[in-house]
Amino acid sequence: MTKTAFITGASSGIGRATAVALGKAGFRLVLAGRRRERLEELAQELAGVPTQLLTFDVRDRAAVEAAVQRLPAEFQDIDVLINNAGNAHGLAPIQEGSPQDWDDMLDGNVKGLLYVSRAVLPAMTRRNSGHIINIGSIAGHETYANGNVYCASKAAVAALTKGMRLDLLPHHIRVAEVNPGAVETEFSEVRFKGDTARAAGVYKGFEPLRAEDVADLIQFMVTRPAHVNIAEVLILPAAQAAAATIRKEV
Ligand code: NDP
Ligand code: 8X3
Repeated sequence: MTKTAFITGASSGIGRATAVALGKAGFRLVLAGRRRERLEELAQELAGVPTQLLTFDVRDRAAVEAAVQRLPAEFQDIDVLINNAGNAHGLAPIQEGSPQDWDDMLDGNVKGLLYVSRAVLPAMTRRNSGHIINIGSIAGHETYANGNVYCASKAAVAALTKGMRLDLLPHHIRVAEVNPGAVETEFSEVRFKGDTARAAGVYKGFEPLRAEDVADLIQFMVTRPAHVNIAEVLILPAAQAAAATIRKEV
């Protein structure tokens, strides 16, 4: 039977690559992001894959709830949720950090993940079945200089993943965390507010992961038999040993 996967942050990077991988693997897709035109372009690339596009900001709880409620009947039984939307905003010592950046990271990476999960979970608990992959980061397990609030937001994702796994156990819902190291996406462009030269510097001098590498892993995880939960994975470029062995800027 065709399964439905709901992917947040599908307009770019890891989320987009995961949509392509799961589309090829035969999933029906709900693709979410703020940039509608990016989602439409992706849907065209996925021609032949049944797809629903949802445009919302994960920080807007009412918009998240309304979008999920409006899903057509054939997309409502969500089997797989990939909580991927998120970003770093800024890289600064705590005493110089921007409170607006802090709000963006905590509201998006933590509360956004909660809002989407809360909206999607009834479709899983009702059926006593489901699989959730939260995209954390190596940064949630190792804090690096100037990463303070981003690292804290991803540490919250790690704690929430464990909490969700406990609470959803009686409903047979698998919950897992994927923790990438350096992946070359739009991540650093967003962190450095559109400064593409500064962003490109992060990936100079070594071979970073590609979004497709993380997508391969996610595809593997969500296609395991129902009794298997690959609960936590750290995926690094071979050139990275720990969070701080990659320069965060040049
Ligand atoms: P990208 O910047 O390429 O993609 C981020 C995605 O998240 C976009 O699709 C963006 O869509 C979406 N997004 C961001 N904020 C919001 C929001 N407020 N509401 C809705 N959607 C939002 O980065 P990555 O693919 O690298 O990042 C994906 C995830 O992977 C993030 O959680 C990131 O923290 C994590 N990660 C990334 C690593 C890396 O090195 N790249 C390493 C470890 C973890 P849109 O702008 O259209 O809304
Ligand atoms: C993204 C990886 O180490 O740049 O989460 O924070 S890192």
